[in-house]
Amino acid sequence: MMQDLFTEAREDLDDGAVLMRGFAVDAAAALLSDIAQVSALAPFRHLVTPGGFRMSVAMTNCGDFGWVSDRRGYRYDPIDPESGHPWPPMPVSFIDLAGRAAHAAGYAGFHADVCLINCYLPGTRLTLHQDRDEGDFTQPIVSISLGLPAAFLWGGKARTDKTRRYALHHGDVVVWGGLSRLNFHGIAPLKDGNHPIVGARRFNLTFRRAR
Ligand code: MD6
Ligand code: FE
Repeated sequence: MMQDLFTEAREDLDDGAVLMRGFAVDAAAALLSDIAQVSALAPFRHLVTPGGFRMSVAMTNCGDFGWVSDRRGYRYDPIDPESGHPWPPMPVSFIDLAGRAAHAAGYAGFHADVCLINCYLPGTRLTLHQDRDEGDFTQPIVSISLGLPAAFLWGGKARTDKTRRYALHHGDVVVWGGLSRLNFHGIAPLKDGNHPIVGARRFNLTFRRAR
């Protein structure tokens, strides 16, 4: 039944990339409570790019590694540089949803070892980029949106390729891999608003296989 529902609500962005509207709605309450638990141990922070710019999106991580950026570059690190301790373990609600979403999108056997958690406030954006710090590009990325809607910019293989915009709402999931794994993408500045459950912000969870 759920499977039928999601053949209805799925939209192919490109070969290997699929948007599954509402896939995470039922799990949202558990995911939000686990975001609170993770961020109590590893608080959201604004990383600095290698070029010295403070990122407008606030980030934290859980799992075996975390994605970090500083003046030395981008990397996956088993230790949270703020605390000096390992990142919090990945909550069961996260592992479950990531595995089901990848499977539904056609990527069976996905085992994420990182979940990067992004927090956007109104005005926050994420410029066009590729996710290319992972060790194995045969593994997809699973992305979950919670809270305020955002305009997702979906580009091509080159930074200058034309982008399309997709509105991502609370509970929407995007999975990409295969021929789309290195496509450029980003988030336009978040519009002001108030989400009935999440308030004036948006969370994005991206699950990755770093090693
Ligand atoms: C976001 N997401 O949706 C930013 N990257 O807030 C990403 O940059 C992203 O959603 C790789 C795969 C999925 C994503
Ligand atoms: Fe990304």
